[in-house]
Amino acid sequence: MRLTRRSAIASALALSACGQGAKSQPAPAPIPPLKSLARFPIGCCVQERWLQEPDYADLLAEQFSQLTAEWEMKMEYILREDGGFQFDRPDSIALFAKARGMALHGHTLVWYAGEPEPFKKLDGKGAAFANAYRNYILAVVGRYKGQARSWDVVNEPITDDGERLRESLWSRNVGLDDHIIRALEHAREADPAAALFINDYHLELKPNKRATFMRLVERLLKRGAPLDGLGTQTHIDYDLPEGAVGAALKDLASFGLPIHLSELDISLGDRFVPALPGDRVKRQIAKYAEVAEAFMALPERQRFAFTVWGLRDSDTWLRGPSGQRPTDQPLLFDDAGQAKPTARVLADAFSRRA
Ligand code: 9MR
Repeated sequence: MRLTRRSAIASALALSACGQGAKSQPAPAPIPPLKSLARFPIGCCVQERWLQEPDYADLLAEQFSQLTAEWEMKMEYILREDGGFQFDRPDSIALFAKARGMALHGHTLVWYAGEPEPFKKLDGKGAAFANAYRNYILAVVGRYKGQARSWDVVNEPITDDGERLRESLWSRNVGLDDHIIRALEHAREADPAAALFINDYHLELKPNKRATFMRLVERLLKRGAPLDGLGTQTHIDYDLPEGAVGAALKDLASFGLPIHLSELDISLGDRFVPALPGDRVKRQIAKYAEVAEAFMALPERQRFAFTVWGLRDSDTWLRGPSGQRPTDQPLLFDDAGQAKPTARVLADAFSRRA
């Protein structure tokens, strides 16, 4: 079946209309596994403890073909206060991926938001800092060499206002552009086969942030840095203006590099009241259809992967302390693991021939 974008959105609206408040209706038919519909990996972020739940693990492996660790492959977990490494949970995520035939995307090596003690102690110590920086990247990328197909080498390099590069422990000690270039080089040294990404958010919401991100990409490429792809997280709201995601993907794709839609969720916004959804859920479903269509509009060779940031609504970071939206339902499966219309519209979009 070939759906136009408009008909995909219309079918999304129809689905949501019959889904709401229709408790006596039979349960909707299960969706086909998303991973079986797309020629690119369909990813999901995971926390190690959830992999112990058989229902979670089975749904995850049935639907998805790639994993990103939600936080346990970051320095905040791997690097202990005494400078030692802790690989138990990242290893078990990697083992799960291998056992279930799923790809692994590494996330993330360098992030302004994490400033671990062992590096703080080296602040201002020139070569000692630079050596520790290299050693960390070599150790982590080296450990998953041959398994991780890709890494977010530097996460969120651009400031919130979109105007400049973030200053951080890393940029202070290794240089503003240079800490990114060094990190890419070290990752390349550790695993020449892994595709290396920089990754950021609000590239669709804030065109000025996208422009700053793209100027960074230009500088990195001009200096010969081993940058292989661009990650656009896509944490968006149901009322993001139409066309914003498509415009971002088109601009980012202009470098010819693969694009990872790397952390998709579509929030129902502040103070969402599930009993009184208004038109938010319908618009969210239509937005999922729009995002999937925009990704499918990329040249096939640039569709690196399409990753959602959580499996069930109950798993979302948006309900937690940093999201502060305790009633949000931003994902593809409900709290009980049932596919929602948001999953169905992705299945429709991915089934289309490109
Ligand atoms: O969803 C993640 C949350 O569980 C972690 O506590 C947090 C800190 O590690 O990171 C969240 O994931 C972020 C991702 O790594 C980078 N982009 C924004 C994501 C949501 O905050």
